[in-house]
Amino acid sequence: MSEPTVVVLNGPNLNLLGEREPEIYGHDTLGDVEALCRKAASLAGLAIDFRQSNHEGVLIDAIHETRTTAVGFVINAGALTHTSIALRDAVATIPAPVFEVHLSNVHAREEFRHHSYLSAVSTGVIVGCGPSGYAYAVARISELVLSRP
Ligand code: CA2
Repeated sequence: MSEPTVVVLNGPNLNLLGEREPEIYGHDTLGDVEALCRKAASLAGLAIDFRQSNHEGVLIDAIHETRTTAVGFVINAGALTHTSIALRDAVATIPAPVFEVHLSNVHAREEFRHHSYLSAVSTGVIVGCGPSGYAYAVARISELVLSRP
């Protein structure tokens, strides 16, 4: 039997992580973030389905594909966080715990980054912890999954 899976979704431009703006996003690449997620998941006996897309519809399709099978979601929707009602509506259909993650502290940045369409339909929000935020979210999902009757 395969391990329960946590889906990790990354939105627009996160494929550039480690290449530009290291003063905001650090030096780790998205590959490094994926490795961190896999390490956190393996400690908890979970598998990771790690994806990135620059396209809103691709992210929404990924949610539709996995929403009833995944045991949890970690979502860094990038700038779509601040703009996409369609992504919010998709996230709201997920029965499993969803953690919204941002590498940077969006509240210490421009005003337009302070509002998230996803926070109100997420189980929790982790900001400003860099790549570790993803690992914290995976760890929290494992706690929630294990405490299920
Ligand atoms: O802090 C985060 O994780 C963000 O979700 C990152 C988004 C930004 O629009 C959100 O407000 C906060 C931007 C992702 C773009 O990533 C880049 C990485 C390296 C170089 C350029 C962009």
